[in-house]
Amino acid sequence: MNKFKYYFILLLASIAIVSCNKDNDDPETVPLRDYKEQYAADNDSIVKYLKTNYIKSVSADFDIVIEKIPAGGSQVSIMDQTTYPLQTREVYNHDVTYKVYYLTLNKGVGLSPLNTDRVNVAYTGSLLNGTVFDSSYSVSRSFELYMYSSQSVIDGWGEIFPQFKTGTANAASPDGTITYKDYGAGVMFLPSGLGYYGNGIDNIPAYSPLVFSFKLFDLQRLDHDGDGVLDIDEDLNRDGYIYDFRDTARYPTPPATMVADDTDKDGIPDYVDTDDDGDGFSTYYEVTKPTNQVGWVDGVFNGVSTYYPWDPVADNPNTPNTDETEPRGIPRRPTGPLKTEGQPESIVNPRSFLPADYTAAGRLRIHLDKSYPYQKQ
Ligand SMILES: [Ca+2]
Ligand SMILES: [Ca+2]
Ligand SMILES: [Ca+2]
Ligand SMILES: [Ca+2]
Repeated sequence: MNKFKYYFILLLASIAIVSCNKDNDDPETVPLRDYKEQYAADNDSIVKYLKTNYIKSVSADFDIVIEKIPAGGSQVSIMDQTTYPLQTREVYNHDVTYKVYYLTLNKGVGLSPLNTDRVNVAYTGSLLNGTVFDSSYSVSRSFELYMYSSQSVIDGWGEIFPQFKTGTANAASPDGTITYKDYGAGVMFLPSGLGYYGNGIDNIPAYSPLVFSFKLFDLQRLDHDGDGVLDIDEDLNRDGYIYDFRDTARYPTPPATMVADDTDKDGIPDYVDTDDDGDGFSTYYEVTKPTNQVGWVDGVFNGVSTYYPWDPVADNPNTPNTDETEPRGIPRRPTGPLKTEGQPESIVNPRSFLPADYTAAGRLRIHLDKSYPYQKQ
């Protein structure tokens, strides 16, 4: 069986950091601190921050200013204020269940990213002492939330951004700049274990909790195993998150509430499994529309794509030269007549597909149907 390569394992090897020995110039390897102990310390620092800082202002564009409550000041702390709900999300990582605090300034009106999608965001990152270490200055920048990408971001981003929604694009200005409105905006307060942890980089000291204010403008759906099914459609339980439990450094004993969306239960989640149902036929092959099912067939338009979408999709009005209409979805196993009636169904005597096989509500898609060997013809 042709399984996806364990290419990311190499990325997991780094479990120690290097620092300078004070007595000589030889680098010395220092073991990382215990994640649970560090989280307890970080959480104390974050709670203290939330109790001793207040929201000075939030602009119409959701630019937020947070400042320390001055001595004797009557400002209401971030923890106690009620204008913007302070929320929490439980995040399991490195055998720690983190309680991540975040503020919702605006939920957004568009789509929520999956935790492996690409997002266009503006952000400002600061330390708990208020020092700003990085900012996109409200200009949209693109990042991959997928944690095993070379361009990936810290784990905390992948956990919090799916709680928000994108905005809508305004008409492009004459210079081609796209601006957005009604986008999701918030602030996340991340313990160092969901940030850079022991890796101090640039102006971020090792083991720093991080505060990010952010705006989620837009997203791009990705297909990490290239099987023609977007990651978002490989999120079987539709909770907005997919995980790879082969990464036992991050997920040594995942709680039952954390789900690997893994149809054939072979340990490789669907989004990186090129054969989701483990039947020996690649998902790519199983969701490729046969050439005689593309375009107009017997007076019925079957769509222009060579791949089936998860659900029928409508034409995108922003691309007038392309018709994305895709009225048929990924089929279930075929229920039409056998090639040769009276003979048993087999790889040489398959059933044909009926239109309902592509459209019936609740149908089990063939690439997720372990009982169906796709009939190679
Ligand atoms: Ca895929
Ligand atoms: Ca999921
Ligand atoms: Ca699998
Ligand atoms: Ca398969």
